[in-house]
Amino acid sequence: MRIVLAQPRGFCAGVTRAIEIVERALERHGAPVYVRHEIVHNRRVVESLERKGARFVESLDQIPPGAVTVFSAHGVALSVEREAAARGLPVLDATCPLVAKVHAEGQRYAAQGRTLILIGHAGHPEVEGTLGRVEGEVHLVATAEEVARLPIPPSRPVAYVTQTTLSVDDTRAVIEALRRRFPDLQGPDTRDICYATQNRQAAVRELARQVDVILVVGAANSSNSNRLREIGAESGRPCYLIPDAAALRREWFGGAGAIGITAGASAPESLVQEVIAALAGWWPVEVATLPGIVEDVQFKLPAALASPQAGAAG
Ligand code: 0O3
Ligand code: SF4
Repeated sequence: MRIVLAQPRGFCAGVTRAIEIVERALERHGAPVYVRHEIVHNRRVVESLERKGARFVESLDQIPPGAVTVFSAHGVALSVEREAAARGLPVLDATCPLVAKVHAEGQRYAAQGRTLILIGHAGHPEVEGTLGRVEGEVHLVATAEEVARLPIPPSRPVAYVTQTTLSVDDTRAVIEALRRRFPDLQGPDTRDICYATQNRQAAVRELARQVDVILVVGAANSSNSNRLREIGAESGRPCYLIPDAAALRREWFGGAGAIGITAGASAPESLVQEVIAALAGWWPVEVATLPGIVEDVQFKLPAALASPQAGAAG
């Protein structure tokens, strides 16, 4: 069996930074360190940090007074930031800088007096964070059909921002629908969809041209991983999102000569290697990696963790 790996796949710079923030916080302050929400949407990552002393909570009232608190890579609403300050929690913010950039764009458009539209999926923590960062009117849409139902007069100055992990193609269709409905529309084109999302989507499309079945390693609650599965499936190959090797089913591969593997931005490479090892238990395998973009993006740590002496911000 040929196994073909997508390039790039797996961890992005925002995920690497977020995990490092929790690890450094544990080294510097000792266990426990509290993390609001899964630091990234992956059980393997969460469990490995739990073993080092991280405690994951969904709400700040689960954190004892004064305990070091990390906000996840997906970002938080201003109300969460204010609640942490009111409770006196020393916060380290692991919000990806590219998510923070979307927050800043949204605030800038709102300050210009534009009605803001966020393109994204309801209920996702990044979307809740972005909605809760803009003081003023914000409308959430996920599809072009929803644009038609927006209760905004077409003459209104409008701007949009997007979730960072959307499908580039689907988002383009929503933006076109916005442009048709609102002549005075501003927005960052599709650039809010981050480099890592765009690169992984291009890579899974390339992978689909070369294999019979596609596996996307990633969690069911990971937006970017779900988009990779959809794009793989749209390319006409059976495509499965699997959290780990235990989810593999031999019947998926009847008649296949080549299996493609990619991984969401929050999925560690160890999970990919375990999937390869499990497949190698069924057939002799030959593994190749597609040529593709080699990413060299790195984000700085928060100042409180980058310098040798400083502690957590208050
Ligand atoms: O936003 P998504 O569900 O894809 O989040 P993940 O799976 O944790 O991946 C990291 C991406 C992120 C923090 C938001 O851009
Ligand atoms: Fe940041 Fe993009 Fe990674 Fe999200 S997927 S954490 S926006 S680099």
